[in-house]
Amino acid sequence: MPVYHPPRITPSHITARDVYLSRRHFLGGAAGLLVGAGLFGAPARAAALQTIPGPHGTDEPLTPKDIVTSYNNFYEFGTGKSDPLNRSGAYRPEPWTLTVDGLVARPQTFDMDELMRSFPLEERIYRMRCVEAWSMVIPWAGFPLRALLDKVEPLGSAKHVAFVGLKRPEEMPGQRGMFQPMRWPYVEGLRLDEARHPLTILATGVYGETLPRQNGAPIRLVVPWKYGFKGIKAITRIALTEHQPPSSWNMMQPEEYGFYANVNPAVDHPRWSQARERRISGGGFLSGSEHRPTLPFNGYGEEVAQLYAGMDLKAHY
Ligand SMILES: Nc1nc2c(c(=O)[nH]1)N[C@H]1C(S)=C(S)[C@@H](COP(=O)(O)O)O[C@H]1N2
Ligand SMILES: [Mo]
Repeated sequence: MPVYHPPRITPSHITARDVYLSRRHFLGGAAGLLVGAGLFGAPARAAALQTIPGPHGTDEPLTPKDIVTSYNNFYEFGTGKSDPLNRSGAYRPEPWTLTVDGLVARPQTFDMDELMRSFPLEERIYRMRCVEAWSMVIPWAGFPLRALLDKVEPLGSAKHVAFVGLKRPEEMPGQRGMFQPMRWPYVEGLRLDEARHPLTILATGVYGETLPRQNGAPIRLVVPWKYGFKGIKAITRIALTEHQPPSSWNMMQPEEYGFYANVNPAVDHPRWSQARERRISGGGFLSGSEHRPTLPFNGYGEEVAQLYAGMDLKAHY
């Protein structure tokens, strides 16, 4: 069973300059690997990331890395849990740019390496609850979405944030063929105050390495108090908007998946109960799964419940 040792580096041990320099070093190595990948057809390897410990961690047992990276939802590669790992070999998540625009004073298109250099990466160990009633504990590496939004200076008229995934059928087999589960690209959205909440991150890594394709390389959203489908993978564009943006699962089945998608044991999915969940963990001799009660806001109520003060969460599911 893989044992993960969280980095022991404290903020005082590592400066932004160290992060910058080590990352430049790794980028040089990654470029070399890419050339190798082009020549030999081998996938680019995961690169180690340096992170500083972030807030809001949990000491619950981590879900083992091999499960986090092999049991996935990423319909661009197919609807099966192993499709994202097994059918993503043609996907090239680099080079990559992320455009941040809409109702902002300074719209910008960032190169992925520029983005990685701009913010110190934090390790955030979060619970992840899928709407299908399974859950994991995952050590992400990333930075607060708020830090990126600050760079582009949202206008006073901006009330929401829209996220757009990638449409590249030649690399994404789930986007080809007759049966299409959803319209592409995958899209998601948050209210601006949810997007600016300190728990909301853009993740560029997991388990101390750059994100594998199946987990949303090179950059994905993580909003730990909401169902997993809000955490859009392979983000190409973030746009500040006035009105509530569309959400892929909501468009597909509006009576089953709402815009808010806050984890809530009191609001059942029309086809199953949300009162309990199956935690896929690494706690025992063999990693297993354990049934446990679902927590309101996935256990982050103290941090986020005030965002929804006065709202009927049964109506705004
Ligand atoms: N672009 C995109 N993002 C996506 C999905 C998807 O199909 N496409 N699936 C979502 C769902 S339903 C879940 S539960 C999480 C799963 O993240 P993980 O595979 O990294 O655990 O990704 C979410 N983000
Ligand atoms: Mo999900």
